[in-house]
Amino acid sequence: MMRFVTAGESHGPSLTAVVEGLPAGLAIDEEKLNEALTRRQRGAGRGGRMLIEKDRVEVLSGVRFGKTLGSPITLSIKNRDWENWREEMAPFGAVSEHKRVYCPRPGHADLSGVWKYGFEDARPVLERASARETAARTAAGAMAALFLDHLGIQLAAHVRNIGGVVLPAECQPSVKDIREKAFLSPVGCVDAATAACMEARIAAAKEVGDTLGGIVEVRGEGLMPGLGSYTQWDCRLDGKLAQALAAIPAIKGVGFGDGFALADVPGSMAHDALRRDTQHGVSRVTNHAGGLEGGMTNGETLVVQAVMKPIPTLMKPLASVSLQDGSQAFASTERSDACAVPAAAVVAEMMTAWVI
Ligand code: EPS
Repeated sequence: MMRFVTAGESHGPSLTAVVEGLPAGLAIDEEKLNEALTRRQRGAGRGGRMLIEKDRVEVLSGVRFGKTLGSPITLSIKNRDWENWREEMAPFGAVSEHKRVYCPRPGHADLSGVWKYGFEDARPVLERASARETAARTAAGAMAALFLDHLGIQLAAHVRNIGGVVLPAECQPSVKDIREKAFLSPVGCVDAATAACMEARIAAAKEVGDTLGGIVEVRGEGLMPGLGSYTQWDCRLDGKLAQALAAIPAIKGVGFGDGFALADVPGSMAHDALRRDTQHGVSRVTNHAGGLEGGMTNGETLVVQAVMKPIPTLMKPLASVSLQDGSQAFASTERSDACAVPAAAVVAEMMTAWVI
């Protein structure tokens, strides 16, 4: 069985992922792992933190001379910002009163986390709830992507929507298109004109202290039919993908193929007619299903979308209540991103690789 866990706080010394179950003898290209981490850091709308961090993976176990050993693989990513947080995030020593967060941000884990774990303020919650942790998921997922590469399965993610600036629905890019265009775009979008509007929308939101969400899409080619199974609820590949993608911070919806738009059309327009195909025997005329039927891959391109809400840390904050004295207040503000949709696309790509 393949599994991984991550550890680490946003401003602690480092993030770690322990990855188990990859076969022995798999060639690991360290630079491919680092490329994924660098891609996740890029993007219009990122805040000051990304000027501090330069994510690189350090492999601490499970790989020797560039090949997996079959034993647990430990991946470590340093938090450069830790130097500025040694006192506030010290594992031992005197309790620091700095950087406490008493006014929970609506939309963030702050308040429910304080209630659940019984903290006095939200700092211990947000340190782990922070999307910084997705750097570790990205590193673990990038290991899986390397494995898939050996099997001829290629995935790539792009951005379809930022704050209501939408890539036209007829734009259905190939993995190659995404790699050649979206990977170089500051907003992760394949179309230059749409990308320019997205960038402008982000700049305008930032200007007024607001944040933006959007929609990311992962596309996969080379998937053989029959991955996943209809025979048991927890074997369905769409269910597993939905779990992994909905677990990325700020994701509020996951769709496959035409996704939520399938609610608007009759069955005759929703399904993908079959045709004889000299290469594969049978293929589809269309791909409304996004390559998944009955919880299994059907050999068509995998198409999965995830909807990201706008980031809850607002520079013009919403109303909140102080955890210190119960008084009406405004939510805490601190350095954050105005938009992290391009980063979420990379995380979604790597988590999709992991699930597959
Ligand atoms: C995040 C807040 C910001 C983001 C962070 C996620 O960090 P900071 O509070 O240090 O400015 O930059 O994302 C990352 C550090 C990252 O690597 O993606 C949050 O509250 O979720």
